[in-house]
Amino acid sequence: MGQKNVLKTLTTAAACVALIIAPTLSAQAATTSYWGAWSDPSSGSGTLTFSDPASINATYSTKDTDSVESDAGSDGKWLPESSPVGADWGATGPVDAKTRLRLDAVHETPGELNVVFDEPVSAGSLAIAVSDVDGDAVTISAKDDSGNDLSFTEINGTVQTQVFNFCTFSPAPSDCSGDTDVPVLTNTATSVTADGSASNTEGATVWFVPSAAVKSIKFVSDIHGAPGEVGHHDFYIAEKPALYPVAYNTGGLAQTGGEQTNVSFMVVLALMLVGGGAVAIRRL
Ligand SMILES: [Ca+2]
Ligand SMILES: [Ca+2]
Repeated sequence: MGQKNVLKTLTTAAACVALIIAPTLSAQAATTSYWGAWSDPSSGSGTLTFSDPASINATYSTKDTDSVESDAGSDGKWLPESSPVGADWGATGPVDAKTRLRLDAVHETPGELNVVFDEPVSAGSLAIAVSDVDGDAVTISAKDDSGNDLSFTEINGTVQTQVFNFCTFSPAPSDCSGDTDVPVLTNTATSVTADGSASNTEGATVWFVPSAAVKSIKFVSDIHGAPGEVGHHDFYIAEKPALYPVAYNTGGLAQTGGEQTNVSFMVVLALMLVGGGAVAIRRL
């Protein structure tokens, strides 16, 4: 077979494989919940896991908190589908899954939440949201796989409408009662702070889709007000596993070399079979 024919056969084979794989991917996109579920904290620590096996799970730990709890996405407050984050990443509720981690801290001592992913989550594949940023401030910083800080522009990433109040969208979560306040953003070279200047409201939210790979995230909750005052933040994290073959290089299957090899082998086998079929047809 000439070089041109080989190329043509391979192109045909690749197109056929793409046709076989594409419906699977789009069906998955339509049914997958991107939002991770927080385990109930044990001594302030736990896991963040995702239903899509191609996603990268994480562990979380907290420090200097008044209390920490994981809450169902149906428990009074959630990010609605009509909000800026919901439009791209889906709603966090109302669902039974514990898509929200609530952290309470006291005025004197900023509380801390650290999330460490099993592997770096690739640029554009991670959404991070913090809500109830009203009488308090939350500062976010992140590190890559080498332990280097992301810049504030990498943390901010690609989001257009970065602050909003989820109570302004319809249908609003059940805890909402018409609040509209939103936090104000400031930054250092390697962190972004969302600062609320309201009293105790609902729905003030900031969110990020970092434009660099993220291995770990640190949140610091700083409560305004008088000594002894307790404030809280709600945290939500979503992942969209990158499309194949990137998902197989960076996703959950990377830990199981056998499966990775099998998938690669099956794709090659499929190419050969389809290619062989194409050659057979040519000979008729
Ligand atoms: Ca708050
Ligand atoms: Ca509040």
